[in-house]
Amino acid sequence: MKLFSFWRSLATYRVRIALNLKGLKPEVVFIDLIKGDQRSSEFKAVNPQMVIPALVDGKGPVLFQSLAIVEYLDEMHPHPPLLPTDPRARAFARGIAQIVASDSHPLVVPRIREYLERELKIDEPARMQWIRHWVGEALAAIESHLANDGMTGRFCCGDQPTIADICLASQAAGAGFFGVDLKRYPTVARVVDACMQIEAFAAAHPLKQPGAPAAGTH
Ligand SMILES: N[C@@H](CCC(=O)N[C@@H](CS)C(=O)NCC(=O)O)C(=O)O
Repeated sequence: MKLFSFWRSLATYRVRIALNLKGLKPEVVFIDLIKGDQRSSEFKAVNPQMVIPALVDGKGPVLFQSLAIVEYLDEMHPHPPLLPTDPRARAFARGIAQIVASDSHPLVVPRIREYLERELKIDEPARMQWIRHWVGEALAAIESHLANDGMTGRFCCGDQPTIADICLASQAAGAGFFGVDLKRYPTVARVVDACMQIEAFAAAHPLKQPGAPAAGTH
């Protein structure tokens, strides 16, 4: 198994957590998003979308999109499960995951930030306002679901970590990078704390990866 990864990538963080929970240790190929390695012809041949993560398992073809990869890993390596068994709980866990991976994170990825800067000439303070707004909107929605829907235990959905926690951990890491305080989202903060007590989550954190700086940055 070969994972294309970069320390800062929040989407790759999701896959790293799943791999750790499953006890899988792929070979890691670093794609430096700051240098623009994702746009090299070599990597474009791996993932035509020019984004990470990408995972090659055996002969391929390449696996792409973090949620699809996490569910693939869960289906290939069912223990511990990353989705609850009850259909409503599965929908809840997937819903939380999608608030992060489908709605919030896409608004703050490097190519979007670069477009805001280079094409639309939006300055750094306005770009940060954009990012913090959309990161905060997702956190507020997730906080409401976790606090009010009756699904949440120690983790987002019950007492075992699921794909929802994997995505929430990545959202929390992004909040840290962009200076969004989790204190305004107390249930989120509590669940993220519980996640970080699990080695699979803590060891996968962006700031624990080779090449990461000592303190958070974007
Ligand atoms: N929806 C994708 C997002 C992939 C993505 O945008 N990855 C970022 C890093 S977290 C990336 O490689 N960005 C490169 C760029 O924007 O140029 C997923 O969840 O896998």
